[in-house]
Amino acid sequence: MSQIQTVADAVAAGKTKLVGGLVQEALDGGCDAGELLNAMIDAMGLVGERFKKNEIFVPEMLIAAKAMKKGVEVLKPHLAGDNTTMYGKMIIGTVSGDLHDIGKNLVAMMIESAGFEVIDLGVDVSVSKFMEAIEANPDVKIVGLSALLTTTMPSLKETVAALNEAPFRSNIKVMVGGAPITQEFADEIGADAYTPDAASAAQKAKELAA
Ligand code: B1M
Repeated sequence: MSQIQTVADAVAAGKTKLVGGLVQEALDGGCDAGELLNAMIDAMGLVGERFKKNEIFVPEMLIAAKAMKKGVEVLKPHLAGDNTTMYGKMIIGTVSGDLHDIGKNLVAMMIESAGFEVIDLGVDVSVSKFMEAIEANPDVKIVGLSALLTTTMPSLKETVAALNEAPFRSNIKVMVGGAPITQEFADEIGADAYTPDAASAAQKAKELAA
């Protein structure tokens, strides 16, 4: 079995204690960091499929998520860029009611690597918390919102609506993403940009801040 497949299997099986070491071994063995990340993302997709089929339950999903985080910690220095902050500040968070943060964390990591200072508000972020953070950082250029559940798409809509009415709206760009989000939905709710993954989010952020 390839080292990449071993890492993916360990993530899917929630082997939190092993994943970091396996990722390091794979890197030492010459595996590409981007390929390892994609394999881990696919493994989480598999975990989601198993959950949907009732083959596994929330605790197993949670353990797989922890395993993925361990792997990403080891990968991070290999994916990160030069860490300059030439593009300015970005605020990011997962919207109210939603606890998923792996995708949001990857987006934050890639955007930071692309040259932004990223203020990560975490998960289950209320509209007022986004507002307070933007008011405390008037030089922020981009606000990124992540949503992973169809049931939190209304939270995303509500957050974008509040931002669209705020006095600072013309100074910021609003980016949205997450598995159930589409370009059509982003347009409908009045976001400035939608991207399907972390790499394209980083590219779009640079374009928006330029
Ligand atoms: Co949940 N969960 N979960 N879960 N979970 C999903 C999302 C689900 C699709 C699984 C399934 O049924 N197949 C399903 C949602 C169904 C739906 O809404 N249609 C689901 C469900 C139902 C639930 C609960 C309701 C389960 C329950 O309690 N009965 C519950 C809800 C809790 C809550 O949030 N209130 C729940 C809980 C959890 C855990 C806490 C156990 C855990 C999350 C732990 C954590 O994040 N710290 C979890 C997990 C791990 C998943 C799956 C398996 C994996 C998510 C993930 O990390 N993917 C997921 C199944 C799946 O995704 N296929 C599932 C990997 C990650 C890299 O991808 O997050 O999509 P993703 O991010 C991508 C892009 O979407 C994009 O870029 C990222 C990187 O390329 N992106 C952006 C994300 N944000 C972006 C922002 C941007 C741009 C791009 O701009 C700002």
